[in-house]
Amino acid sequence: MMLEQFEKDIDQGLSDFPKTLPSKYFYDKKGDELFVQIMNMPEYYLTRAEHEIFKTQCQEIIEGLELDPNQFFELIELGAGDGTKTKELLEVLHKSDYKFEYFPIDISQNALDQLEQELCKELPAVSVKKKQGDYFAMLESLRETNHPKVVFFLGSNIGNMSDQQASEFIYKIGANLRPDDKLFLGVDLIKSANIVLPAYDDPAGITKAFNLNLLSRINNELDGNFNINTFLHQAKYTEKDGIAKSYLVSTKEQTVTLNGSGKMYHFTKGEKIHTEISRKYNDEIINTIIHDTDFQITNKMTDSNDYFADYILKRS
Ligand code: AVJ
Repeated sequence: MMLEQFEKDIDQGLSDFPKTLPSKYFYDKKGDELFVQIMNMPEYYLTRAEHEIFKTQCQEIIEGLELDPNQFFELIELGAGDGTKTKELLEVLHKSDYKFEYFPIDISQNALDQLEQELCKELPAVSVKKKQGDYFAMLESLRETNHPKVVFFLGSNIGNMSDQQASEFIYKIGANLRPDDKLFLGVDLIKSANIVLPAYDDPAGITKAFNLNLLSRINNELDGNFNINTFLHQAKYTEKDGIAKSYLVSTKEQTVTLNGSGKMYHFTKGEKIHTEISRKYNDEIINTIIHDTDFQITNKMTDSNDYFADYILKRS
């Protein structure tokens, strides 16, 4: 982790009005642990829904990706995390004797090390080459070889971006791939607030702890004095917008100092820090996002509840 970039991004966000903090900084060691707990919560349907697609539709995935058992390819995963879903596919590919290498990319070195260890035990024959980094920065490395590629971007991780950012990101992926390469994109679908909101505001308070951990991380890494007991977690979602938003709300007027940088930030009572967007999608939104990229939708797979979709996008 480059401290300078972190310090700069935090300063920029807290100097903004309204205040913001980048959601990519949730994932330190504690944040990784909390996110694993989130994925196991009954309210967080996203991971289970996508896992169901991987458990029940591997053959459709392989066909949709037009994989050939005799043609070596690279399976690149952006934001691999604990890789639970991908492992289902890796196992089928391995058993069916496909020739491939797996390149998990994640911002969390900790998550990557754990994933590598588990794969070494569970699927020792699969070649794994991990890369740590912000996935925006990792895209260029796609160009290093000319093997056919499938890029996996699962879990609705793209939902943390604005549509404009998502569009640019997918464009960049395409710019670093070649014709017929594929992007496998997992997204949460727009659905009613009574299903979405509890996923981002659970009664056990795990999401609250995940959100507040961002302030603890700032305290730890920038020697800050955020009193996390004076901030509340808040989640908002309306089906019309299709965007869940998370905030931290200051319960009192206060000034926070980051001794690492010497900077101070003032909060009024009730002032919010916007920490995350979790966008939900439908076909129309996906088509708008990819409109100016080199990708077309060739397949779509959904879970039995129609909560979640995996799209296969083909590079022209
Ligand atoms: C990992 C970005 C998909 O937005 O649903 C979970 C992160 N934030 N609970 C999401 C998250 C709060 C998650 N993504």
